[in-house]
Amino acid sequence: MPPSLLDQLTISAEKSTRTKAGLLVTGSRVVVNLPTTPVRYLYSGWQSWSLTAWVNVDRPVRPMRPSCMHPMQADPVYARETRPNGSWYGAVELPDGQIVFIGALGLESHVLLDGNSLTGWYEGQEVHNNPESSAAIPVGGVSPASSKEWFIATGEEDEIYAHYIEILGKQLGKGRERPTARVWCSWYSLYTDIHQEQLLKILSDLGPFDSPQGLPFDVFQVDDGWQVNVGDWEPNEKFSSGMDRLAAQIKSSGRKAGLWLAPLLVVPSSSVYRNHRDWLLHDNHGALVSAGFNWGQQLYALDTTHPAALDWLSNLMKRIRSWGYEYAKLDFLYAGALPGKRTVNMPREAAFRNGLKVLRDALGEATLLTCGTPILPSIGLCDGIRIGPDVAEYWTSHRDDDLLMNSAAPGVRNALRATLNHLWLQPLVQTDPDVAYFRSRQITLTREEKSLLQDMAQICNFKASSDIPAWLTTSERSALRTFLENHPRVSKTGRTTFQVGQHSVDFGSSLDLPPLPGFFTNLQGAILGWLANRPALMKLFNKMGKRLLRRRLRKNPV
Ligand code: 9PG
Repeated sequence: MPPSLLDQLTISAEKSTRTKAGLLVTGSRVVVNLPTTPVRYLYSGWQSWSLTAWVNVDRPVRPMRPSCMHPMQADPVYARETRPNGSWYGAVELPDGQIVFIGALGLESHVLLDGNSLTGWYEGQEVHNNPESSAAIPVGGVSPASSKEWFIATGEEDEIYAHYIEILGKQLGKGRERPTARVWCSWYSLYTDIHQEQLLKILSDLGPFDSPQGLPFDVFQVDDGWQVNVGDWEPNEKFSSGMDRLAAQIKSSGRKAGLWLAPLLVVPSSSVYRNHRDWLLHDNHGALVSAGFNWGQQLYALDTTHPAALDWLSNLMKRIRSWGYEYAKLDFLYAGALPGKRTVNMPREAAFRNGLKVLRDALGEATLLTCGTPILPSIGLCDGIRIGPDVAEYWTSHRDDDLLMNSAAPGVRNALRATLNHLWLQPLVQTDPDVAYFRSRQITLTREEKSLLQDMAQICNFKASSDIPAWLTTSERSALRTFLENHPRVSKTGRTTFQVGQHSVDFGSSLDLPPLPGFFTNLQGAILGWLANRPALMKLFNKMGKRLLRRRLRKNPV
């Protein structure tokens, strides 16, 4: 009998144990030498929006543009690495179709392919508390023991994942068993242009939850746009009746009230930034760590080991609970896991988990959906994870594909690609593919593209939409209703193919990364990327975008 693929690997590690499923090896740095040159590599994105995909090894993935977005779209530590690499786990496909997989059992770990060798390592920070700090941090039980362990396996992808997820579940825990909610979310029609009257009109047009005409959304989720500022989580002047009043009105339609927050972020114009600079994440030189750029502003992160910041976070969650919100979409959570110097010296993903645990505990029985979140570090501490970038009313764009080479930007193709490659997480956590569209107004997606999104929602068993009832035709409304009510039987029939109820769907090659741009396109892209790194210009784009949105919504009243 020829030796199995696992036997053909030369592995350098401190310790190695054979199990039925593969190898358990120990080492802060583990090198796997492959018998042949691989053809494809599995990129594992750090957070919800990061690139997660199988990519041909001869198709280099260049650093995304603009670089000011690196902290919010990739793991900034590795954002400029051009060799195939990814967070916590990685895999290669050999010419004969066999897979070699290496996955960490702990956090702060990374995998990289260099020629024929696959290397996995743990980031080299020691776990010890700052003796000068008296902070009481709930370390026990929150983070997995950092024993520098890895799971190595070969063979068929889904079988490998099944074993890996079982081990991860033991290390990180599992989400609570609860039925997935069907969610109406305000973001993908109204964006930040929301106000109480317009949301109440939509709520009324959705109809009562359990009436024959009503659309059976279990949750009505208010997204970005209700707050005074990112960091000042009080209702702004567009919600003058108060968030508690709105929650009560949502409840009286038979639905749960849901609310979006980005609790770990602050912008310079917020009061937390002005009054509590010491709560923010700093680097070793005492400068603030950038958490990216959005809303025309620089973003900063809370230090989730700072006791006062943790108290503030806990009180914030209790406040939204007391307003009546039973579903929280906590967004931009990667901010808590950025590299930096913390009040309590601990590895960055462990620090993030401490923060998430505090948020989770304060939310009590409320459902917690994490978004823009480091994937593995969220497992066990939330009910659902957004597993891809944002969808949009379009499939993709020349700007994002060719000029910016940005695979984390909003767009249905980017979203489906990452979602497809994260489905293996399903045994441990609800997987959110983002919303599906049914409308034909204010959209350039084709029927087939919308149908791929709808099928993905059924596959994920996570159904959400942002369609405005007044924008839907009678038949679109009834298709949305059927989508919400039906639970088609789903089975995976191939690497990218599924049977969803009566029909089959192939996500296949339509989700491949676009070809690399040629010289002149790349040059244009470099200029655009440079411009996009100028805050003043980004501010201007943001203003123009808002104006355009308002005009569009005036022409398409809710
Ligand atoms: C609200 C939105 C919605 C959405 C979230 C998140 O890379 N980016 O620039 C980027 C910006 C925003 C974003 C995702 C990525 O969207 O995913 O559902 O809640 O925030 O602001």
